[in-house]
Amino acid sequence: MTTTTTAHTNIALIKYWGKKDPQLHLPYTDSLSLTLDGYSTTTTTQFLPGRQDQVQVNGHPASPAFFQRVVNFLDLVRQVNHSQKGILVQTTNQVPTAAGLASSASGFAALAGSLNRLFQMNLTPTQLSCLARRGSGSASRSIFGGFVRWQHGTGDFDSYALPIDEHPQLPLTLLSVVFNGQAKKVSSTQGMEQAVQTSPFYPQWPQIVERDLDEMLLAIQKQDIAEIGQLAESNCLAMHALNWTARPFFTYFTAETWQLINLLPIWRQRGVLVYATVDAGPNVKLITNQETLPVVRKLVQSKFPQAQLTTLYPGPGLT
Ligand code: 2P0
Repeated sequence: MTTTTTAHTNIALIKYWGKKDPQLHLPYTDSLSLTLDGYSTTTTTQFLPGRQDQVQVNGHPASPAFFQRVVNFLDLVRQVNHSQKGILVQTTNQVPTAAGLASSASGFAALAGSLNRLFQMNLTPTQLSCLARRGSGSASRSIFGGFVRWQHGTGDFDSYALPIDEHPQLPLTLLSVVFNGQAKKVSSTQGMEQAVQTSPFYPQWPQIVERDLDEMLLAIQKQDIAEIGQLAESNCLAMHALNWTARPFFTYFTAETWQLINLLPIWRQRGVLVYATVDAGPNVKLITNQETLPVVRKLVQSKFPQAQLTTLYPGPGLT
């Protein structure tokens, strides 16, 4: 039997940054994301005759590090199902450019979905979200489409994502600006740990998230894109400030990231609806609406002619 599942990546508007339990991927705070229509992962799984696993990414054998991460996840699922069978995992990342933006969010959501079918586990979406979380924290949110909230919970069984609005009707539009698709130097896991342990501002982070989350839920309800953008940008900068204030400090921003961020207040003063959010890398996702997108595209192109631009819209959950 072969089973195939597709999941889409998501962008956090209220960020997940810090693990209370690194092994179970239990976060200190809730987070809120938008599932996107681009950057999807399609994963097929099937049982192999022996006990050995095989992992292929875009038709090639996985790197040793990624292979191990997938095998750890397979072990977890085998344990639950009292199985020792080897599994073939074939995963394909649909990325619009060669920028290497493969995401662990869509990757582990798709793998969880495919294994759910292979082992005929009949997990509910909530249980699937818990399982995907064990592969990668942000994967818990990619089970659902549209706006999604990951509630931090108290343990393995209540730390899962829930849909807020699976089919958003607002004309929210994102422009992905890729300066540099190279792998980041500090992994998310490492970065979170350093921020949690050493930033003097980390104790304030849960309060910031709580406030931003309440306001974001209201903004989504009102379909107020300017308010959504403003909150996402401010929450993103607060997350990155944890990294700048870690000891030793680190940052995912490059000169180009800063350059673009610094232009935003100037463009907004001219009446352009545009806000930014940045994850654990140098690239920026601009938040705007359908009507303003051509203006934003032109502005970015004029300043960063080398950057790869991709338009993204709200996307679906697991299929
Ligand atoms: C997020 N990020 O909320 C945050 C914001 C990056 C910046 O979740 O260690 O791959 O697998 O739980 O989910 C990226 O980290 O981390 C991430 P793990 P993950 O989207």
